[in-house]
Amino acid sequence: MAMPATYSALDLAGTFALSSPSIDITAPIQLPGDVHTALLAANRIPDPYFGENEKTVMWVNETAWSVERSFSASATDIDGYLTLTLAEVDCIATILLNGEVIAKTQNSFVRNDIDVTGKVREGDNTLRIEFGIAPDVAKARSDAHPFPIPFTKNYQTNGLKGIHMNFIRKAACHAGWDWGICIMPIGVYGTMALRKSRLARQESVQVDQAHGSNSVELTLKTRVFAFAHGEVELEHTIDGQVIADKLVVNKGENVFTHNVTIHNPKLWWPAGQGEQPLYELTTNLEGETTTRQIGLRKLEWIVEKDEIDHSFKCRINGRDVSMLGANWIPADAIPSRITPAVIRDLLESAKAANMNMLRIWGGGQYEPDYFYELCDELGILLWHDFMFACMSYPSDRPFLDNVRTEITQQVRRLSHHASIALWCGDNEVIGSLGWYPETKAAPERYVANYDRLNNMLGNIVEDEDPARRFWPSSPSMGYLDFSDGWHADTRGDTHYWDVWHSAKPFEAYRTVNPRFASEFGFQSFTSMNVIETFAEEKDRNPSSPVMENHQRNAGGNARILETMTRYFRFPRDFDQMVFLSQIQQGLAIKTAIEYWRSTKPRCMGTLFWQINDIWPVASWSSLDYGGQWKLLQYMAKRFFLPVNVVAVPVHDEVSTNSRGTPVENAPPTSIAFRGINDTGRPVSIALEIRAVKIAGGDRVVFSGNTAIGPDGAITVASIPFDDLAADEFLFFSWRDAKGVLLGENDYFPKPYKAYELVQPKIRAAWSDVDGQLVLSLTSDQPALFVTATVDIPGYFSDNAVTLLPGRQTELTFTPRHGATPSASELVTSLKVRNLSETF
Ligand code: BMA
Repeated sequence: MAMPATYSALDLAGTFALSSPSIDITAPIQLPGDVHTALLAANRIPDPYFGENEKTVMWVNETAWSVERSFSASATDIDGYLTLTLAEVDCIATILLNGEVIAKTQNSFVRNDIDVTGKVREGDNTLRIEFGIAPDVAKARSDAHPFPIPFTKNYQTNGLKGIHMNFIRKAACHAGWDWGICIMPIGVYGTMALRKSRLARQESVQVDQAHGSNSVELTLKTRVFAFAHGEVELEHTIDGQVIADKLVVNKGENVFTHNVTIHNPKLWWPAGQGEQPLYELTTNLEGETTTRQIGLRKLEWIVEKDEIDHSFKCRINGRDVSMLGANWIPADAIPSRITPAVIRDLLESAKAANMNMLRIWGGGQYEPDYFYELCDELGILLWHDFMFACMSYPSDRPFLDNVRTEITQQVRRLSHHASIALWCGDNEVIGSLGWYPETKAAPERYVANYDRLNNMLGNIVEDEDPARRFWPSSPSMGYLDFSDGWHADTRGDTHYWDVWHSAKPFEAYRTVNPRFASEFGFQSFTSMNVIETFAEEKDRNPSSPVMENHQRNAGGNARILETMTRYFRFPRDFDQMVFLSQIQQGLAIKTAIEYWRSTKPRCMGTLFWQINDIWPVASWSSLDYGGQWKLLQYMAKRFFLPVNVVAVPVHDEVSTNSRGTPVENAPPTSIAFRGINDTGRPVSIALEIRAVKIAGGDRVVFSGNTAIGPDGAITVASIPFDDLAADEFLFFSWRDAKGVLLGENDYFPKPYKAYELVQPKIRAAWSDVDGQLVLSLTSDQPALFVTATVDIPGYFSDNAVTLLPGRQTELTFTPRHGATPSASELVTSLKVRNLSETF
């Protein structure tokens, strides 16, 4: 008997009227959307991202706002049980329907399903949302709290007063961060709908996987909210199999499980390890149809005793796979600008740079469904923090109850995604116990306070998603271990910040050997064509108020410039300074990741801070605001190569200290070449190493074939340090058994400033190879960090490359945003630059 299709949903998205009880402003506002976007569209505020406008628009988040619209409902729309669903209300608000208060919200991470049965009339109705002033509510709650709970201050540059973000459930970075503007957006995001059900509505569908030798058993757990006792019909369809069932429901929440077996399953693998086949699961509850894409994979997060201490790694379909990637922050400080196209572009850039994991950082937000669907499709695994970061949080019952609803909903919404690898309690909250005078003065209190919340988070994961590991915090040494293990490198995950935050030399990265490096970073200026969007010519100076407003890490610009003096000749102008800052950033992260990958299987993960920017700013990102590739993104594509060869300086016992780490500035005794194979198959490579004179001329110092086992790392060659002349550097390349070039790399024994760089003549020619736009580069002299740019959105297959005389390098250009550049546009806008021109 056909399923009765009695469900319907009236979309309430559209144009609302924006107003405020305290100021005389009215404007149309598109919802889902946010107030800043509406005021911008109405020319009531300037672009917050331009110059120092942030301060001049701060009044917006210190104002109460209301949005209202009328909507018409037909008799059919309302003849049943009615639910008003508002997926995300940001943040403190009162919801009114036809003048009646129907709900109060106070958590932007909680979906609101409000029973409005009998409250919607046939014909015209009015939906009104009145937003409170979140910063004031947060302060009032903090003032009322029995003991002080300080909030993070890592962004308090430029006179921002700071907001008690630990007392309201909203993306903490909305108040600003050491890379983020303070916008504190107000709005409604995601679904806005009036849903009509005959008797019940869907709440969630979770999918557990039990992998057999040649089949996967799926357990489908469906939660249904019923408005009254009765019987409903439910149908799941997957892999051509239909499970139809008549369910007796009771008023309230009902849980049903059904099992289905997939034979000869096509397994899902992370990017770079295989395909990402997805099975569509359709769930139909009397016309309310939801779909989910299911990737079949056996995922385990292994934390077990080993010869070092405790491992910390991801095992997929039985293979221990190195996690290569970066940390993710919200894609824009103005929520309306976060769209599926923007997210797809950023995630495709992650995949194109050989990344297979992103960490959703705890100071941001749970992302919209399409974000996770894209990660499933692209094979990007996710380390998923819960939204707590860098400060303590209350643990009184109202707060915990509010958070319990949030986390339970989010885990039920997201747990079916193949891409989610791990749930993590928070970002650096354990570490932050040692940052604040209040927490340092009473550690027992704040540890107890922390454990109340953290323990609850772990229990929710255990109850709602037992197949997935819960990791207490990042970084963490392990369960109920509240010690400050930031640099502990024998177990758990590590945040290593000494190079940036403590100005240690890049070589310091080789003094720690993490099991899993989940955070480390180095800043650069954002690209010149992005700076031009927020700084006028006169302000393009690293210490201008505008450039300092677009640097939120105290002393950040000085750190970038000071570091340049350690490795490079000082740049001759602002444009070259920007270019050099990105070379330097790439070099820092290259040093870290090449070494840590070479210690495989000790280190099984390297996630640098950060992949994206939330606005145009100097930061640790590898992608500019807007998604343009910075040089770090290009260099990441190289140092994340699945089959890689890296140079590691080796210090023998005379030049190392008791911890076996090199004595500061002691020259290495040799250079080891480590071959890294992150594939599941043995590979054989032909490696050639040349010693190249900086002013031209080179000699082969090693050439040989080697086999590297699956998922392994070995030393494939070693060169005595003294073999190198003062004006020489090493350039090496490796090919597969068929002679196909797999990669090129180089190693400079001395800082670049020590070499007498020559001015190379670089020739560039475009050609169309089978519809592919290819740029061929040659040089008459060794040329370093050769970088091609065009004024068309897109990225090259490589960049910031080393060119040697007699070797042609070809870069394929991939347009972004569907751009279709003409040959003349490519030729006229092409710029090719290199290190020697920076000074
Ligand atoms: C870590 C991150 C972020 C911060 C970054 C750079 O603390 O967790 O909070 O932006 O360092 O300072």
